Amino acid sequence: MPLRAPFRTSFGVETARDVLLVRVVTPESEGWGECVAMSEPRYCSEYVEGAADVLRRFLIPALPAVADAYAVKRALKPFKGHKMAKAALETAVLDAQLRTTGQSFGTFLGAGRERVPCGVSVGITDSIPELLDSVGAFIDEGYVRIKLKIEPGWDIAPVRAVRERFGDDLLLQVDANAAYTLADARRLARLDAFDLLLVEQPLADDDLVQHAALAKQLRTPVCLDESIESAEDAAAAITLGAASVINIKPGRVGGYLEAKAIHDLCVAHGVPVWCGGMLETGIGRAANVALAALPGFTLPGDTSASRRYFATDITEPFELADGHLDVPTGPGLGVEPLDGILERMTTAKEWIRL
Ligand code: OSB
Ligand code: MG
Repeated sequence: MPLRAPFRTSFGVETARDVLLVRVVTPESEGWGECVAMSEPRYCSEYVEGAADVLRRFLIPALPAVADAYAVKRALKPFKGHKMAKAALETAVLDAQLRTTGQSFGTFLGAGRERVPCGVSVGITDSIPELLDSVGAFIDEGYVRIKLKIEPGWDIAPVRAVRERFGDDLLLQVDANAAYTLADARRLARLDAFDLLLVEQPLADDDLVQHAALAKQLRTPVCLDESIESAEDAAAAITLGAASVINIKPGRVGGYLEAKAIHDLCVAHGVPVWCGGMLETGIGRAANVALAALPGFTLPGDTSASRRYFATDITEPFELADGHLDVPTGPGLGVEPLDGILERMTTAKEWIRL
């Protein structure tokens, strides 16, 4: 699916989203799950074709006989890694299961709100004026929080420019996607002057100890994204002092059951969480918005409206109202792919019978 505008991060430029959707058909109903793996292994080790391979070769053949998300999670556990592939399959089964019982994702997960406040993640641009235009347009659309992608050489100046132009009241945070090392601590400490909500994943994915050391040198709270692939990782990060905020992305942690467990753990430890994004279509977005309505999600998420990403989404588009998205209320995800559009966007499909 073509993106409306290229999305540049410290790890690459995205101009289109290669989306793997999983559709589970049971005797009672069917369900959908979106795999958030990207086309190349630059954000993490997973990539779309790899996810498709592990799904067909190992994960789908291991499915239990009953459409039960907890049973699916247990059945997939012996296979290491591949959290994004597992999340897509578990979510599709959970959607089918909830459509059968008539319960929504929001109700199942324990959502406490009917709508969630939304932030937007703003990619690296060629110039500061271009960035200011882009941020200004998002603020005009109603986004309640801005996240700037940063990398060495695109950090202090863009943050200062956005603060100067849009003022001290703007909720502002940055995301480095692991582009720095602990040797950059003094440079990162210069961000303290701009009263940011947090700095997301400044150091490498496996640098929990270094993140703890960095956190001691910053006033800006450190938030982890890539480093957290499970509730165990979240517990370790909290114990070490490597993160005082956690970005929960269901795809990255293996699904909504694990995402909920991380939320509960963080609530118990007084650690704020927010819902990350992976440029999802309406399918993945529906479940993320439901998750973001849980009580521990006290910071606005990267749950932007469909039009921020795509000219045409594959579901009815999610639209921002007063800076918020509504949590779907129908059974399961509460949304489904629109037949004509899905057909038009589909490049390949494969049916696997159990
Ligand atoms: O690090 O949060 C990230 C998009 C793709 C991969 C990683 C990230 C992102 C974003 C955009 O920041 C989130 C979104 O709007 O979906
Ligand atoms: Mg991130």
